[in-house]
Amino acid sequence: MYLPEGDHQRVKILVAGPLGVGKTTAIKTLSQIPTLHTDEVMTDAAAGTDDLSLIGLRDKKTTTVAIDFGRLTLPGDRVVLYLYGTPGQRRFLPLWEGIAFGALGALVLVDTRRLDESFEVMDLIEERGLPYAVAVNTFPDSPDYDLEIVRSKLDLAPDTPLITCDARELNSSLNALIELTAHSISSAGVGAS
Ligand SMILES: Nc1nc2c(ncn2[C@@H]2O[C@H](COP(=O)(O)OP(=O)(O)OP(=O)(O)O)[C@@H](O)[C@H]2O)c(=O)[nH]1
Ligand SMILES: [Mg+2]
Repeated sequence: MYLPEGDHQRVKILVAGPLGVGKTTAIKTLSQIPTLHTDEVMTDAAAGTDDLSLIGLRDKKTTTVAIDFGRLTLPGDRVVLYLYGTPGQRRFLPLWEGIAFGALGALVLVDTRRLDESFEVMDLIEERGLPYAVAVNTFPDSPDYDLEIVRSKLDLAPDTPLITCDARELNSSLNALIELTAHSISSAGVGAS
């Protein structure tokens, strides 16, 4: 599917976060083109590395081994967002570096059952000076913390947007993206290349 004629401002956005937090789901929900995914079936070889039982994902059969990619044209047809899902596992970090190049900002998905797993990716984003917003993806058995508690547990800066979302729902995911875009624009120049 091609872009309509005309001048477009192309913006690269990362969708980041730990294993199984909903990155692929969010990009599928948001993209207006068929998404590119590189999910592979998880084998028993991953059992000691990607522990799904800990995160209530015993039924999860695949994981993203490189990137997810989707595209979204904002109303007005002038700004096109390119969404790059970045793998959550530590062993993919060198790949993550390449994907992050030139990004305007990052949407970090977190799960309140395992907030501690979010620090690694937030550190990488902060090291590059990329603006980011944090979206708590709501799973049925995740603790329903007040957002101020999540902010404090994640040690977020006061101006870092923090929202809840359901990655399966368009309006909810769009809302998270809009928070990030507004924050990235207000931090313009910081980390953008
Ligand atoms: N309840 C609920 N389930 C979700 C949500 N987002 C994703 N899921 C489910 O959680 C599981 C993992 O989602 P993925 O989108 O594959 O997560 P991921 O972050 O891409 O996973 P990796 O690529 O393996 O790191 C899937 O079974 C989704 O259907 C959500 O917002 N709410
Ligand atoms: Mg994925």
